[in-house]
This record gives sequence, structure tokens and C-alpha cells, in this order.
Amino acid sequence: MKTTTALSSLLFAAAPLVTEAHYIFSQLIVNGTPQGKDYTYIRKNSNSYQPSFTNEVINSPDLRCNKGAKAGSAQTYTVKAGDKVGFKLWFNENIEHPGPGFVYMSKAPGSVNSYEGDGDWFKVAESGLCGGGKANTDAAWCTWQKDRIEYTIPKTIPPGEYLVRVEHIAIHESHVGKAQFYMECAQLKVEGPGGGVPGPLVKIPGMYKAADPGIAYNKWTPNPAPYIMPGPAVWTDGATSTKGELGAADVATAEDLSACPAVAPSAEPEPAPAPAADENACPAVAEPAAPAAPAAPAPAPAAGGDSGAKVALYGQCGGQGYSGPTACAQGTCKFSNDWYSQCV
Ligand SMILES: [Cu+2]
Repeated sequence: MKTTTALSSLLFAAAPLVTEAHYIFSQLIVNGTPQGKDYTYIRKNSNSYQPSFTNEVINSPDLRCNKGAKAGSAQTYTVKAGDKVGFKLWFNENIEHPGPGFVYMSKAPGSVNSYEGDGDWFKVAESGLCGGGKANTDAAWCTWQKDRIEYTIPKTIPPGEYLVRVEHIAIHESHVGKAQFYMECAQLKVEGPGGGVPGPLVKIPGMYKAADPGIAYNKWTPNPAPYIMPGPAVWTDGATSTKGELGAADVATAEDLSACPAVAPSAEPEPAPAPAADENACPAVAEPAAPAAPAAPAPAPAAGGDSGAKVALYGQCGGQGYSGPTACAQGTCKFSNDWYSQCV
């Protein structure tokens, strides 16, 4: 489009001096190539790059796609299952707050253009701490100073039209109940063979609570607690590699994620060398067990029945969608939220 260059320069010149490092996702990227312009395929929010705080959005429909982001305000882009989809930040900003990144998807009953996101959602990607870093070190977060979040659309996802919600939660003020939520929704039509059964399914709002350990988190201590990812487990369809799904392609993602150990599905739980950090050091690799049926909410910890196997200290021992062992090798299995119980 011939006006793009001129327009971009104009916008760049008029860009506010962003000194507070806030950010918002405005540009859709598919297989590394930008598609459309800012907000062409992403519903535009009304609070610019300002954060939304816990008490404003945690129980609000605004938690879905951000304040003011309405159905009917964007176009729908067609992709294929297995494509790499990214969300780049507005005005060439970088993510300069510590905290985790996520991508959720929700299938519209018909056209996504009129879909409000009030149906079922599932998590398709998440990114926490990289390389065994601690939560009180900003650079230890895999998304730190990245200009985008990217993930691969699961290969067996049911075809159809989806709202795709990208989110970064900044935790530097979460110790006073003010986690900062930066989220946006793209409209995608996904083509592919289908066959997968996404889950666990959640509602937005509903998937987070203000008191969740990953939402009301205190990083301002010399030895911060292991960071527990908020929300449900990531849906892994068994056909799509989850390793390194979420990051920023152009900015040292490979190095970050290569530091993550491969997680063997049936590995014996063994004492983690650095338990506090390792638990969440890498994009969580959900149990590659059978695609979880969208089960009715089960009480956590779920019955595991994996006789003999025990969960290492700080490991997951229960939660909706979890099917691994529930006995702790060390500590006791403690309820964190509906989707996560932990050996502590
Ligand atoms: Cu900020």
C-alpha cells in the first residue's frame, strides 16, 4: 500500500514520548509478515497503551479484549492451522515490564465479527521465566524487551472463526494488587483438518481471580516464591510442538528458549536442581497425555491414579485438566486455583 511509508513516518513523528514503558499489541503478524496495519485485524481498545489494573478488569468483560475493544471494529484474517501468528507492539515499543505472556483462543459460534467473546476459551501458549531465572530479575522473563508475542496455531484445532487473545501481565505492582493487564484480540478464520478437542475450557472473566498467586505476586523480595502461571493449563494437541511457541521471533527467542530443558512426558519426577526457579523457567509443557476432553469442572486435585509416580517439590499435583500424579515426593499438595495445585 503506497501510503504506508508516509503514514508510518507521520505517525512515528507524532508518537508520544513513551517514557513509562507501557505497551499494547496492535499489529498482526502471520508467519513473520505483518498483515494490514495497526488494528486492521485487531480490535482497537480505548485506553491506548495504558495498563488495565486488577480491580478494573479481573471480573469485567473488559478482561477479554481490553477496554473499549468492540465486536465489529476489525477485519478477519484467514490463516491455516500450524501457521505462526504474532502480535507486535504499537509504535515499536518493547515489553519493558516483568511478567508472563499468554495467548487464548475462543471459537465464535458463527462470524467472529459479531462475537463478544462470551463463550468458551482455552489457553494455547504461555511464557514465564527463561533459563532458570528468578522472578525478581526483570530480564529473566522470556518476554522481557521483546517487541511481540508469537505462537503456533495448534495443527488439529477445529476450523472456524476465532477471537485470539494475546496478553501480557506486568507484575511489578502486583504486590499491591495492581497487576497490569495488557491484552488485545485478533479476529482469525482458521482453516485446517481439525480433529483436536481443545481444553480445559474457561470463561473470561472467570479464569483469573485477584488473589491468584500469579496475579497477586510479590517480586520484591530477595527470594521470591516460585511463579505460578495464572489461568488454565495450555492446550497441547499432541500434534504441535509446544517448545518455544511463545516468544519474539526476531529478538533472541531461540537462545532464550533453548535454555529450557526438553520435558520428557513420562520422566520420573526428580528433585529439581533449582526448584524455586525451574518449575516455571520455561513455557509450561502441559501433559502431552490424551487431548483432555472438555471435562466438567473437577475438584482439584484431580484423581491421578498414577500409582508410584510422585511429584517433585514445587511440581504440579492437581488441577482441572491435569492428569499426572497427585502424590508429593516432598511437601504436601496444596490447592492454588481451580487449575493448579502444587507440592509445597
Ligand atoms: Cu507500563
